[in-house]
Amino acid sequence: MPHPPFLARWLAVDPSAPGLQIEGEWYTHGQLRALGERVAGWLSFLGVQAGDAVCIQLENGRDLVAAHLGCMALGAVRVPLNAHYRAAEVGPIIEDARPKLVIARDPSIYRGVPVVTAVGEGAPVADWPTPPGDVTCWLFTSGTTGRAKGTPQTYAMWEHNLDGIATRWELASADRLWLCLPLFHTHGLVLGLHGALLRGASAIVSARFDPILPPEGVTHFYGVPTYYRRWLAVMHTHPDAFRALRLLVSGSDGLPAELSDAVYAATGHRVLERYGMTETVMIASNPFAGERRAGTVGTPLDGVDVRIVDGEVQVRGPSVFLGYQPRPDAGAFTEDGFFRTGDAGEFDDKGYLRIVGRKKDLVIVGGVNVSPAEVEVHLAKVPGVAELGCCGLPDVDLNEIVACAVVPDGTVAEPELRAALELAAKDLSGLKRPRRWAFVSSLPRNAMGKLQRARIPGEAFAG
Ligand code: MCA
Ligand code: AMP
Repeated sequence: MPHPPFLARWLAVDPSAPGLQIEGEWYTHGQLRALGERVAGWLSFLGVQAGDAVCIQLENGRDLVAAHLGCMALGAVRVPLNAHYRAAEVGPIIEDARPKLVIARDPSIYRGVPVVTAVGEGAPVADWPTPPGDVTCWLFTSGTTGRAKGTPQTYAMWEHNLDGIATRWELASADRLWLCLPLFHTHGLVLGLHGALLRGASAIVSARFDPILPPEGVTHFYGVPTYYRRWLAVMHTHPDAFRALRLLVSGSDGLPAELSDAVYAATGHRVLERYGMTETVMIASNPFAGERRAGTVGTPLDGVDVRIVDGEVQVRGPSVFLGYQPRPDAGAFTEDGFFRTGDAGEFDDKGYLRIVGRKKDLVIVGGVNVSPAEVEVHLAKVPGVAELGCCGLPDVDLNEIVACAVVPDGTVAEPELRAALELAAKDLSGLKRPRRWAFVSSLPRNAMGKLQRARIPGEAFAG
């Protein structure tokens, strides 16, 4: 059986070419393929077959990469889970994904599914088949409804998108990425890991981002705005280490123009900003050569239709997903097939897109999407709460943090209520937890009684 084109390209990469450095050890592309085939043998021994879902809840490291490669070699569907997620967060995803196997460090947060805590190897299986429906990965993204939404990802959408990005950023096999982004989001997994593999390029994978000097030999870097802010001090003291790179890219959240200017002043690099979404992969980007406009996310990638309707960015094209699964959302697409991003945008005089706000209820904390509705549902159960509403507030480090306005029902004193709410929030991963609280007598609602989250900052947190 022929391999899917996306994989066929990687399988044809020179086996001796450097691939990934993980936990300090280098693997050639050939060694990575062999590792995937041995892990596929182990998965198969455990009963996993092509088309089965496998949840992977691991931090960046050898096991995480090996689990992905093993699923690819077998044609299983990988379901990456945020390594910081707790029981309350993985539960609904497990219910929706119905995995055959979970690979996770902490089995205690799972119920009713087989969990293994490390990745094994077995007799090599070297199929690399097209998974059923072409779905190679199923990414769950924080929906605005409070329940994570499953977005099936195909090799075809990734291939189209990664080729568009490689052209726009002039990336080649000689490039070496420093990959510090978590590999359970599109940014790190698709753009970073799969981008490097598809091009036959190399990447140094780090466990997490630390604001240290970039490793020698690295040519480019992908980050969220928080990374650049935390890096500024080192950029000032060691500008030459950054000048050695040819490209710094930012995405996942808006890069404030003053931060872009500060990096430029320190290093001479104008950070290249691009815009994307799990559902669409990358949508628009500034160019490598040509004008990079601070405060904009550049122009649409080739083959991607972007339009603004009633202020909302809408997208259509070969890298846009086909719809949420297993819970389709009828309103996600327009009748003529454009995906509604929920982001507010406008084109400037040169056709560069500017993201000016969000029409959806979403808080982006350090580049991580947080649904205020999910946090509310979780905290509303705390005794002493009549009602509550969450919103985002600006933050100098993380761009935004979650804040919560609480209407007490009068049965619990405020200090005890706050302590109980903070304790309940510990059942959610760290970035979702409210960092500011306000106790108020009512929440802003419209005439229909619907919570108006955009008004909470002004009414509960002003001053
Ligand atoms: C850390 N925590 C998290 C995450 N990271 N919770 C949920 N999701 C996360 N990704 C929790 C920890 O468990 C911890 O909780 C608390 O936050 C603080 O952890 P720490 O490591 O100290 O946090 P930090 O150093 O402040 O980390 C923040 C960070 C990091 C460096 C900004 O979150 C990060 O690397 N963000 C990048 C996210 C990203 O890749 N986004 C792309 C998605 P506790 O207190 O219990 O210990 S968007 C996307 O893919 C689209 C397509 C796009 O356009 O790119
Ligand atoms: P995710 O669902 O995690 O893929 O996050 C996608 C969301 O991140 C988008 O809908 C935007 O709201 C936001 N986003 C990504 N890149 C940018 C950017 N460059 N500027 C502003 N917002 C961005």
